[in-house]
Amino acid sequence: MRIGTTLTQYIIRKQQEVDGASGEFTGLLNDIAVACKKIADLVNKGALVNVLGSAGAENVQGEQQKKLDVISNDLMIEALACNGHIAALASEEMDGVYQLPEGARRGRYLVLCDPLDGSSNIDVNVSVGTIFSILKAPEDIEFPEVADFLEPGTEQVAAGYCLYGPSTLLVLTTGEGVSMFTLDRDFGEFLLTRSRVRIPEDSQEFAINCSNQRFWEDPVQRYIAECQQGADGPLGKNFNMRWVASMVAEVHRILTRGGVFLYPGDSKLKAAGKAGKLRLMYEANPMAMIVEQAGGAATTGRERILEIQPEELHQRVPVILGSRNEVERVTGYHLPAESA
Ligand code: AHM
Ligand code: MG
Repeated sequence: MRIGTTLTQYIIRKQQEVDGASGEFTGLLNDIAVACKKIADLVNKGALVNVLGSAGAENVQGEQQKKLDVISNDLMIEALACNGHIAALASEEMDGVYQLPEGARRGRYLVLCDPLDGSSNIDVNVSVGTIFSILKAPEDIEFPEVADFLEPGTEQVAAGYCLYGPSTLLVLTTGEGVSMFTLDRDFGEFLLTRSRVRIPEDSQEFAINCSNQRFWEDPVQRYIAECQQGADGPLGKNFNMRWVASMVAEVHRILTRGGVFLYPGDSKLKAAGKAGKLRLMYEANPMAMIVEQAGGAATTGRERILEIQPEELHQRVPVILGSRNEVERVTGYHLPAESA
């Protein structure tokens, strides 16, 4: 019987390949893993520990917060704030930058997170997840501000998510491929269960919220209509459809068996002053890094997500990601000549 490779061992080994590594990055990922284990425990216990339902408040973006949104955010803060691995933290649930407590040792990294993505699914016992993005903090700045976080996704040092599903899985990229770790609850450790994850380049599965169909732009209308025409249409193959309403679960399915996920901009979002529904810095960017590292593609339809220069912490963007050939097809439909 073998123990296998723990997440900690995996990160330490990766760090040994980096000259001058101090162990801080290993410590940071451990902190995130600790928070994820605690969130996993609460998600698992649910009504037994009275964590389901609404918090009775709205977050900065005007969305109803669930109790577990607030608790997960608090747990991320608790796990990260005082260990000397980060310089500051930003989250979907907080308006501005979370500054470390007075006297806390400062680290070299900035973390952005969605502590509990897909939280509309909590009360119906469907998968939810935590998404995180790690950036290098600017040197010589004691109290990083919003402007210090506004780096394009190409600058991410690492990105990952934890999926609270039938199993709890932590999926991680440090820019050298994607690895998956499964939480062994008896043992209390994330163990490496898959490495060098590759997304199939072709796919016959799409994910989109069709209730928004009447608001979509022409390129998205065209692509989804062609998927629905299946073998009788121009794509010449039948498609299946899924919509979990938890981006973490959708991305995980795509990493496992391919597919394309779309949360496009639309006229309804535009009328509300939003370019998309999903947030660039802690949803689209980390997922785009993971998907690209697994050989897939991630775009708004008009530009590569990882190259967007952020202007705001809670900026929203259209998201189209997954199997490379399908994403490129949709991107092609956005080109002026194609969509005319
Ligand atoms: P959240 O961060 O408030 O949970 O919202 C993000 C989620 C994504 O996980 C998911 O893809 C999308 O919202 C679902 O939106 P909709 O309810 O419009 O289908
Ligand atoms: Mg979210």
